[in-house]
Amino acid sequence: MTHAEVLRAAGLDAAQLTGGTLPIHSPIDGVEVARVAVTPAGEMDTIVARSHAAFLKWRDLPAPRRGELVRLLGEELRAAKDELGAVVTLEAGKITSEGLGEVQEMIDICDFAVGLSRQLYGKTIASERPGHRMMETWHPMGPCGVITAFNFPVAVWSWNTAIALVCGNPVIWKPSEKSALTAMTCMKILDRALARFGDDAPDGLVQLVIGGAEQGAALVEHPGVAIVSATGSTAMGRKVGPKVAERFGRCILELGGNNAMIVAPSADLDMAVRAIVFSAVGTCGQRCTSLRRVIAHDSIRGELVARLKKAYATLPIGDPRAPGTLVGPITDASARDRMLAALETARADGGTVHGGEAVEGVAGGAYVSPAIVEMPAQTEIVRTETFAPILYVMGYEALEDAIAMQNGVPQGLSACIFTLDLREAEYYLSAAGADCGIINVNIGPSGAEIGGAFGGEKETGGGRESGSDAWKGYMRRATNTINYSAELPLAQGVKFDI
Ligand code: UN1
Repeated sequence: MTHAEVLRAAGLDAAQLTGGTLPIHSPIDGVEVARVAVTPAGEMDTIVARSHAAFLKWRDLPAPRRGELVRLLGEELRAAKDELGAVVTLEAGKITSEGLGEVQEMIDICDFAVGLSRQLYGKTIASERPGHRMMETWHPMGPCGVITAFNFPVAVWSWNTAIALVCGNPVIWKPSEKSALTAMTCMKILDRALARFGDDAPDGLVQLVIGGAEQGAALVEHPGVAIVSATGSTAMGRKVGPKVAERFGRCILELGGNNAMIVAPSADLDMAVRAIVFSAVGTCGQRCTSLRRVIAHDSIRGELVARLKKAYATLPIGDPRAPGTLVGPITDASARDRMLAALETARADGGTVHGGEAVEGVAGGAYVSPAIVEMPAQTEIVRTETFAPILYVMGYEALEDAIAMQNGVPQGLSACIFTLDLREAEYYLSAAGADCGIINVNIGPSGAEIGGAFGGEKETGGGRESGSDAWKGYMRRATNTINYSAELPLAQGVKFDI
């Protein structure tokens, strides 16, 4: 299909695709596919006021009824899976299977959120006072600003939106300026769910803000935005975090990763190689969970590198729409140049680089061969997240040293170990082990399921999205004490008789 056909199938019409000032290019061939209208930052007051009005109505609906909207969204996503997946491929350059996988992740989180809408449980707590009962209730917070990145243009929105909606919060979505088209397609799909849901859904329940840093800042700084959930670079989070903190807003940050795999002497190397290749070169190394560092035991390092070099040599790189392609384009020429510059620095640090060159793909797009870099030490460039398919390989002798190396970076998103040794695996998962938010054994660091809480520590920002009890980040907890006695005893035995 041509780009125009993909956009037409997604229901985007000429009026939406032309006449604006924000050019959208496909990373596949660099072609400008649309010029979309930017939301004036000055409109943020109106947008937030609309969102607040929607909040007052939405919070009054029973949570299971709110879940019904998310159930319908899940149904509409199932029906539109191919069309939306194709727009993800067009706009983010993902191979077809990964574009569809991203939509599946949306469907999964909708299913999860529907169940959650009947499970927003609070605790009942034993009171120290006779005739008293304590409990916790969870309440909606208010408008939830969602800032998403270009690399997961739709799944991360759905993690936040499905959960925010069942929790009773309206959403204001500011996607990456590179992924306005996927966002507009999602809004069309949501509109179909809203039409089926009926009048219970207030106007402005989910609003889209198109633009860049200016629109992002207007959203983040607005005192009416109760929650800001932002996904992107650590540099972005460093700006967003303090701005939200300054006004005592709630912030959920999902920022950079620098994810490592330790490969122990007992590892199943066949499995390790497959896991490494998927997580290091999948999505052209542009996941926040992408594998960036392998820390391999010296006894197997040579063999592992040899096998990886062999696997890398056969990787089909090129048009992400073509069947068989595993590595599509990197997002643009400047991302490619940052990758090549990082490799230069690695060489200067004593690294031996295999691959890592600009290659022919589709004319007009930026294509690279994924790189394996054997490093003598974990130098500054290894400690830096370069959003590209670069895999640094280092060696270790003692597991403690490998864990120290794994933890010796500023980021703390995802980590994993390949080992068949139970003691090593459990130690790695223990308090003395990896310091990340996601820690795996015998699987790679990327491709997490939605059922778990997603996010990480240190410069990754500390936020949690998606499954488990991440919903608590979207709600206000109230501690309630109810006195059903005829006395008024004070806690801690305090006497205050009047
Ligand atoms: C991201 O890159 O921001 O775990 C999200 C994964 C995906 C989500 C990645 N489920 O790799």
